[in-house]
Amino acid sequence: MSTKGRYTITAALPYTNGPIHIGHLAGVYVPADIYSRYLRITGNDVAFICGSDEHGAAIPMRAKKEGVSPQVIIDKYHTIIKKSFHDFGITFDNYSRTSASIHHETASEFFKKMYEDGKFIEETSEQLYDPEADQFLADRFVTGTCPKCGNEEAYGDQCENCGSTLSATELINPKSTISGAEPILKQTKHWFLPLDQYEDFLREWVLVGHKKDWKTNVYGQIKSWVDDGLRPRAVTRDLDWGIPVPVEGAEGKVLYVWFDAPIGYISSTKEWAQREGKDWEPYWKDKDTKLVHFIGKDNIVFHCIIFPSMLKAEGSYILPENVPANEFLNLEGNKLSTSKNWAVWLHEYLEDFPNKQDVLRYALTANAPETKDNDFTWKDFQARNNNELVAIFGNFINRVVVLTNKYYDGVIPAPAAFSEIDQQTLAELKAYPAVISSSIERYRFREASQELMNVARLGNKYLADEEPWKTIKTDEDRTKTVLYVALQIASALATLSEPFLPFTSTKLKGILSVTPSGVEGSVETQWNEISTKEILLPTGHQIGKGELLFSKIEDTEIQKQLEKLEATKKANQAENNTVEPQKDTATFEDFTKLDMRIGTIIEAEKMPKAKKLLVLKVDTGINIRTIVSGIAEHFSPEEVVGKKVTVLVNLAPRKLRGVESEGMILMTENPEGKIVFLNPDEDEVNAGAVVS
Ligand code: B3M
Ligand code: ZN
Repeated sequence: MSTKGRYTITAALPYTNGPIHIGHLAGVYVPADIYSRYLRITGNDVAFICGSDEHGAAIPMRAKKEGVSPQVIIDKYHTIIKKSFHDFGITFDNYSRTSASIHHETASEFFKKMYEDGKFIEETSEQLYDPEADQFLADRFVTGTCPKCGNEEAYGDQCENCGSTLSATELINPKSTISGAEPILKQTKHWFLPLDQYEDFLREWVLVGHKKDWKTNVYGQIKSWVDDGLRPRAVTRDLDWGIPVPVEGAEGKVLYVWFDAPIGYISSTKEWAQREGKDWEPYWKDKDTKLVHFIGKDNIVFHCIIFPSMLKAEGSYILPENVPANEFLNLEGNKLSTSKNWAVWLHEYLEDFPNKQDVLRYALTANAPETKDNDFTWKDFQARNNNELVAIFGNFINRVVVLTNKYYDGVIPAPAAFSEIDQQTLAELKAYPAVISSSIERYRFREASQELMNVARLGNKYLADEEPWKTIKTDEDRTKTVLYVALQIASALATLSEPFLPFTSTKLKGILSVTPSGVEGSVETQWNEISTKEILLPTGHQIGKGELLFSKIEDTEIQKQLEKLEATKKANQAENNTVEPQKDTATFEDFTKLDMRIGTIIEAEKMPKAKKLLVLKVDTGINIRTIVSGIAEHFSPEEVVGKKVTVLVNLAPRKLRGVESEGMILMTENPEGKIVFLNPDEDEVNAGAVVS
């Protein structure tokens, strides 16, 4: 088969600080696998690349929490992750790990080339330092309020709420996640990538060059960062876990995880090429190679601004053709969370639902968060299986196979003349490969999966309308023709389903005795033959006895999963009820500095493009002022108007997403994590009343 094109497909390297969950699968790995499988079976040369991301703060933090070394953590989760991807049918050509020596060498060489070409700014500056832990604080070692969106759990390098990349010193009220201490500032030297120098390149390459073919959610994030102004970004860290900075005067410093991790795609390609006796360079340096990064939306800035700027600076690499980032998947209405164990873990799913990989692949694809966050529910999972996979796809195949065996001992009968409905049905079938290809090639996998299901619907409806179980009594020729046509649809389904439902496709090819193409006498249908060949499964071909492709999922199985989540929720509530340790002693003088008043919220509106923020007008008795508050996920604007609240009125004003916020509304949380205001339990207390 002539190779149509060469593709390097990368999937985000999962951190080895925990297992894979359905959010990772829906956001990144299932779409990437569908795309890679499709490209392979349509004649392209594909390198589907991934590996474990084993550096960064998340690893030593998990190690400390579990009382083991970081190496124990990465070995444990690298093994779990790699096996669960394999068992789930994610067909990486290579799954490496960034602790591998080939990666340390590749990342070090990459840094050194940029260093020697003078692409970095060396600068000594004040960085956050934890005096108790005696450690500099960056990335996940420090949290605080995001200056862009007010998210109070932003990290030192990134806010997962609005996606902004941050420098730790930008955080408001930073706090060390190691000791809880308030950081101090301390001088230290780092090497910075001057992203501001790449603004023109980024504008030209992506904001002009990819305006039409990149997803709007991706394009919009890139545009807002570039328009907000890019700043130099430190690409080294004062940490002992990571790749040592390979230049003089960098003792005790390592490469920033987001500098080394994307280079992990290159080292994993090298590792694969070495093993396969191939040359890796065409996959990363040949201008005709298409490089596509599959990621979640929280990784857009790293894959669309920082890594492309690094590739541009290094000078010998191609740039991504597309970065079709997905939004987030929630679980039963709540955000997926590794730390809160609020997830459906892949390795546990595979234990609870053995041989049902395709059911989860299909449910996650049919509901993928491709353009907006979406919600996974166990009820929808059950419905997708029972109402579509079992009732349409499986039912159609089962009837065709059972009837062909019952009437003709499994030998494909010779058709008589096709009726108009036969011709129309076969014509409709021929159109589907192009329809599904078009959706896949535009990264619309939800849409593509529904078009696949439409092929099964076409077969199901054809059988139901033509009723061979009735015509067998009166019209032998008609029965043979109907089953012949239905078997052509079955053969097409075996091929078209492979990217989405690989386990089902293999099973179906076995049932139809479709030997792999290239084998003598093979009748395997190639993707593009479905619309060109007249006969997909020839008369006289012997099919197998058949087996059920799917089985119903009972309510009891779903109930078991929902109870598991309920138990997690209760455990989290119990954990949340642990009382925060008391802060350092405050003097009476400290207290007298605080001016707290009762206020009344008189207006409220959502902050545009900020999920968590409401902009409030509050009558404090002193004046009416604007206060931005992170309560939008707990209250609608209408709900809070008229509420009496306690306001810290003399807090220094600060800008949040460009809005000046003058004060802070005091609140707490109930055990379910819902926000509760502090207000007087008598209505007569007026706005302006002093709280003492
Ligand atoms: N390890 C995944 C994450 O941010 C991150 C991806 C790296 S891809 C080079 O969850
Ligand atoms: Zn933010």
